[in-house]
Formats: sequence, C-alpha cells, structure tokens
Amino acid sequence: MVNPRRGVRAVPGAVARGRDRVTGVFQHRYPTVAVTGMTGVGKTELVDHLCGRPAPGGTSESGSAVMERRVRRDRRLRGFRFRVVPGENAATRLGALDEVFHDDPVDGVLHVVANGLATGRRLAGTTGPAAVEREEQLARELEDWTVTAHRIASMAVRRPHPTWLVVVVTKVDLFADDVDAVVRSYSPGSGTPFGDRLDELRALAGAAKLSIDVLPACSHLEGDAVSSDQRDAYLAALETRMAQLSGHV
Ligand SMILES: Nc1nc2c(ncn2[C@@H]2O[C@H](COP(=O)(O)OP(=O)(O)O)[C@@H](O)[C@H]2O)c(=O)[nH]1
Ligand SMILES: [Mg+2]
Repeated sequence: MVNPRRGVRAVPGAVARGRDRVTGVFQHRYPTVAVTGMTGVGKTELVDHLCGRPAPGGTSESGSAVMERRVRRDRRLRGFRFRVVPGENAATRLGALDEVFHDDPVDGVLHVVANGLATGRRLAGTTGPAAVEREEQLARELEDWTVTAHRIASMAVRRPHPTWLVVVVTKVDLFADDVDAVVRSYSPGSGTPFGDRLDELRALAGAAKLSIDVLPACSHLEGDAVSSDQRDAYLAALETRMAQLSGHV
C-alpha cells in the first residue's frame, strides 16, 4: 500500500504548503472542546459518557496536565476531542487553561458545575456541617468559574469566529426536584453571582462572539431519583446541542 502522506512529503515547495493547508483543514474538521470546572464536579465521568468509553490508563496522554480524550467512531459526536483541564493544583491548572484557551484554542467549552455538590453529598441534610460544606463548595465553584470565565473572554475576543460555551449543571440526580430552578441559577440574567459573571463574560466577549447555553446533566446515578433513561436523555440533549453548535450535524 502507498502511504499518501509520505508521497506528498517528498514534494517540496508549493505542494508541501498545500499539504499543510490540507492538514490544517483535516485537524479542524472535528471540534475540540475544553472541559473545565473544579475537582469532583464530575468532568471525568461526563467525558467518559460522551466519549463512549472510560479513560485509558487514567493519566494524561500528551505529557501536559490536560487530559485528551477522543470520542469513539460510532458515537454521535464522532471525532470530537475533549481536553479536560484539571480543577486543582494552581500551577498546572493555570498552565492547562493557557494551553486550551491561548496556545491551542479550542472550538467550544463545557464548564461543569454541580450545585455545590462536588463531593457528592446529598442535599438532604440542609443544616449542620453538610450545609456549611456545600456553601463552601458553591463559593469555590464561583471562584473557579471567575478564573475560567476570564480566559474564555480573552480567547473569544481574539478570534475571528464565534466560540461556544455550555454550562453543564451535572449531578441532577442529587437534586432531581429542583433541576429547573438550579439550571436557572446558573443562567445569564439570573441575578445570581454565577449568572452575573456570565453576563459580564458575554458583555466582554460580545454576544456575536460567544454563545452561551446552560444544560442539565447526569452521568452517574445515586438512588432512583433519576432513571437511566432520563440520564441518557440528558446526555443525548447535550450531545445534540454540541453537534449543532459545531455545525457537525
Ligand atoms: N450522584 C452523582 N455523582 C456523580 C455524577 N457525576 C460524577 N459523580 C461522582 O462525583 C465524583 C467526582 O467525579 P469525577 O468525574 O471524578 O469528577 P472530576 O474531578 O471533575 O473529574 C465521583 O465519585 C463520581 O462518581 C452524577 O451525575 N451524579
Ligand atoms: Mg477528573
């Protein structure tokens, strides 16, 4: 069999430049998606579901702190590349944010939040230590979002084409009766601190440069508040929206 790439590589000059252009087109045919959010919100499990398989080995393949994952061929988001940014460890995290939002900017962003339930505690005990811990986690979510939102804004203003952001409100099995209200609290114009920062981000980037969606999700079921069909429906809706946003339908 002839290796077409090797054949082209042997030809210098204009043809080689043409090849670079073609390679560039090929590389950009499938969207890249940054996955951000603090540790424990559910980034890894969400990406496992979207890719159709668990993480290979569990460590970074690229030698950086960013964990690269590609969607399986038979999936709706075939070819999509996810670049998961670690939520903890300030130094590597800032480098990883630079990588996905500056050095090699992504096409879209999934920012994952969990309604203050990064550790997975149920909402049931709304008094005492659990409630305090949840308040702390909500504050950390907000801090994490503030750092990330700045990076997204500066990426969006620099680029000629629009960027998309989906705020993924996950772990909805832990607050199944409140999903709509919680999704609203993470939405633009909601008047919450998170919503205010979204509004600022949109004002900074410009509405034409940045589209914002907020979608519920669930990638793991604790108890039976959410059925597995319902979970699959949440994930399917998220995939459909990402495909639309990427013109990949
Ligand atoms: N109840 C519930 N737990 C979840 C969900 N998604 C993830 N988790 C759990 O939350 C913890 C952190 O998830 P992980 O994906 O490792 O978070 P990451 O640190 O953001 O990558 C794990 O124990 C997961 O099983 C969900 O939708 N519902
Ligand atoms: Mg993880």
